[in-house]
Amino acid sequence: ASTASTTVRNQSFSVINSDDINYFKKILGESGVVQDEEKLDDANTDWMRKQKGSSKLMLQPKSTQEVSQILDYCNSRCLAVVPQGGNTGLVGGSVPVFDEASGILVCEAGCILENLISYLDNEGFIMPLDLGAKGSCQIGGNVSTNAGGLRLIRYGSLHGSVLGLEAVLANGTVLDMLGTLRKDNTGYDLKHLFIGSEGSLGIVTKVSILTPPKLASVNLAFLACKDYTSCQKVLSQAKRNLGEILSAFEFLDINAMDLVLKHLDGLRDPLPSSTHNFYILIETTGSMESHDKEKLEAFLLQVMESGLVTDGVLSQDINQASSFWRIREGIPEALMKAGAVYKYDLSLPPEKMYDLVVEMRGRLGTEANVVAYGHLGDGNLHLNISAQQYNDSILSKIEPFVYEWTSKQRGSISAEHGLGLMKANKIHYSKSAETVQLMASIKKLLDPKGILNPYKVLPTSLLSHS
Ligand code: FAD
Ligand code: S2G
Ligand code: ZN
Repeated sequence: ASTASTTVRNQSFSVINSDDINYFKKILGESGVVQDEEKLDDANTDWMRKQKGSSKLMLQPKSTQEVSQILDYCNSRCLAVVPQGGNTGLVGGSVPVFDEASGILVCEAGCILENLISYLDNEGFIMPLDLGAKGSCQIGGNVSTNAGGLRLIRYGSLHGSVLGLEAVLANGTVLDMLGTLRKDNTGYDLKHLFIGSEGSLGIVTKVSILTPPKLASVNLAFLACKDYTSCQKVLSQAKRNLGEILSAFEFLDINAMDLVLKHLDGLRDPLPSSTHNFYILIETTGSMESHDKEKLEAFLLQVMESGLVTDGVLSQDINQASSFWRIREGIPEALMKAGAVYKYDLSLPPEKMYDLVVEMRGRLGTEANVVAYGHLGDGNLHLNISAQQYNDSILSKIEPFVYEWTSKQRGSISAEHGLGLMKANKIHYSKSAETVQLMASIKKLLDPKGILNPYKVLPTSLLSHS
């Protein structure tokens, strides 16, 4: 069901003509101007293949200067622009510069996350974020969606780890905020406007980011619990007893596990038994193997003896660890293989989180398979409702109920994926009218003609443009 088809085209936007194409070819050369149907089809289709755009032109600038010239021209011609990174939003690269001494990476927005991870690995450092889409997502997209991912519990949000960025405004102005300082209190910290603005305020062209040192000892435990409350109690114990070495805390329910085992090859349940309904992945990262192992083993003994955990296994080597991660990171792929999926990326009070899953199962019955997993350590639930095909009867049982329920708990209807097109008109479930109004004023100040990523993030009703 393409949400884009229900969006009314803003008639104030111009339509691309041959003069535009010639101008872009002059700046980017033939290779930087893509009109090939197949390549455009990929760029026009989102990862979930739910949204289909109809852009007739893809431009591939290689420098900030080229981005600036394109935006300046598009702004004057009132041509709408959608910035794209790896196109893994649920809502390529260049050579990064690395300051070895202070562990700060400065790189171009087009760098693919996985390339940065391996580049830093060779230098003895790590990226402060990791997510299942690392193979295709780009750091510019990660910053623009304020991506959370698997390590936020340890390294915090990109609002903390991004030290600076370079962005190009709608009129082509290049904003050099590419600081590499840990502390700089000179005026408003405007880089934060661009972190999470999903391309609606400017195009991020460079990023400078804190890259923690790679530590010697990483351990991973795959645990099973009989109920959700036990998962929650294990989390509070992990925060207390593993403390500073805790680096990831993910959960998945039995429906998620069954889906992965059914749709992904070569995986098996590390803890086959009928008594579990929940699984937890706990990762620790520290500087001393013996110390960490001792800490983790003591913790595992404690949670097993108390009955909070019914079974568990500590990964013995890198292969076993990656097979554990493959189960967790493979859930989105398994959901896509299972058919239609309605995705809800919610922040909720941990004690309430699974009540919503149970409510949804009650509302949907056998019509759909309600799957729950996510970054439990961050209070972030990925509620995914899987069905043979999209149909309005299912959707009507989910929306607006799921948003109203989340809003009542003062949760967020988008914990990490952003609002995009799908949730642009849902922002009021998580933000006050005055706050959204101020966002619209900032959007109008920075992009008066509304050419940057139109119809996304904010309700179009608030964005009538001059
Ligand atoms: P795109 O999808 O290309 O773009 C995303 C948004 O950012 C769009 O609005 C686009 O206009 C804008 N944008 C892209 N590049 C720029 C730029 N340079 N300047 C300005 N705007 C730009 N997300 C999480 O937060 N946590 C997860 O754990 C996670 N896991 C995922 C697992 C899978 C298998 C998949 C498919 C996705 C996952 N995602 C996750 C969602 C997605 O990967 C993230 O939102 C990611 O940050 C998007 O990066 P991208 O480069 O693909 O951006
Ligand atoms: C994750 C991926 C997208 C989804 O796996 O952590 O962010 O909801 C998600 O399947
Ligand atoms: Zn996630």
